[in-house]
Amino acid sequence: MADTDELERSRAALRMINPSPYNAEAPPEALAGEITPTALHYVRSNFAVPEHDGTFAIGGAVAHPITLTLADLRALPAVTRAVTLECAGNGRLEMRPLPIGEPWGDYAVSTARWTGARLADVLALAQPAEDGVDVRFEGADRGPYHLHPVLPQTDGGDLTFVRALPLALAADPAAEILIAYEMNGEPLLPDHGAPFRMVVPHWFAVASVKWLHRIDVLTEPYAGEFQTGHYIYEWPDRPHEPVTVMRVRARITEPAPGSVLPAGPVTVRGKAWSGSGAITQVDVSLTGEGDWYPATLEPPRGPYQWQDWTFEWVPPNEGRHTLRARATDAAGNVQPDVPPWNRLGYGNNAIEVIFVDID
Ligand SMILES: Nc1nc2c(c(=O)[nH]1)N[C@H]1C(S)=C(S)[C@@H](COP(=O)(O)O)O[C@H]1N2
Ligand SMILES: [Mo]
Repeated sequence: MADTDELERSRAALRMINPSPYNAEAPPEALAGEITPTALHYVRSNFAVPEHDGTFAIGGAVAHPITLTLADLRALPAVTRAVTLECAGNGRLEMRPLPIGEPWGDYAVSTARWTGARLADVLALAQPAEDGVDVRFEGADRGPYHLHPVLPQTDGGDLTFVRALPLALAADPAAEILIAYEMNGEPLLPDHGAPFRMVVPHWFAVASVKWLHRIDVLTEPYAGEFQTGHYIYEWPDRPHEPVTVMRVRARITEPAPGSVLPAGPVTVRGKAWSGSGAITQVDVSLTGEGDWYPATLEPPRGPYQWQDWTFEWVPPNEGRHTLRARATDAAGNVQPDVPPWNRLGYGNNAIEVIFVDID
């Protein structure tokens, strides 16, 4: 178990939303820069930080089952990528009616620079079988799983955190899925999956299994609580779908919501991200009507991280003004006006509204 003082220090700058398991949002400053300092990166865990024996095994449908250590991972070619991770429950608090689940505001999103071995290189050591379908990734964390914080648990069972990816994706070197052992140039902290974790670019962060302890190649699709029970969009009016890639989303970071500003031009700044394609356009609206004006996109800094944009705004008069930013990605996805409601409250990418007062 991680040292309690170390855990407390690493959590001091965050906004705790649940002490146990520890879940916390990033503070708004976390979105200002390109990279979120480790101390400001949000934390989401379904169970307490587990003990980890420093190894992970690869088995199932493979020609060469093996067990690897941190030293073995470090011996493989190292890849460093800045990756935006967003919790699928980010923005749940804005959905109506309020869905069950952790009450995330809008700050379960952060960007860190992760270093690790490519999952594809690691899998190649074990030689997955030709008829492999899914790859199952198991964390070292487990425990009683309470869906509801007040009602007594109904099944009483212990669960382990397990997620799967299609083998074709997991084994694709171009996907650049990492088994990361460094975050922003330092060894991983306990809350972020020490000693090593997956980092799956473009996917909602549930795919990025922390405290990785076992990998199994399966010849059947994987079904488990965190794959087919939770992390499913339970739409009211159409078939359920699994939560996969992050949905296109923009955020105004400057001015801060509720700011009081002197009269005169304002540079509006923000971020935008999507798991289904590069950000191709951000538009800003100033009235709440359909008056969208194009923002200026900064050059992209990398394929997996949020995109900076700016908009020069001249407020026409004193008083309260509403600002909205709306992102579009290369696949043509654009943010909706209304949160796409689903029973478990995932994937809220509705256009955010802020107001500022001009004095
Ligand atoms: N082993 C394990 N991995 C996990 C989780 C977990 O509960 N256990 N939570 C997932 C979820 S839902 C999210 S949003 C991310 C959060 O990563 P972070 O805490 O480093 O921000 O970890 C993912 N990986
Ligand atoms: Mo999450």
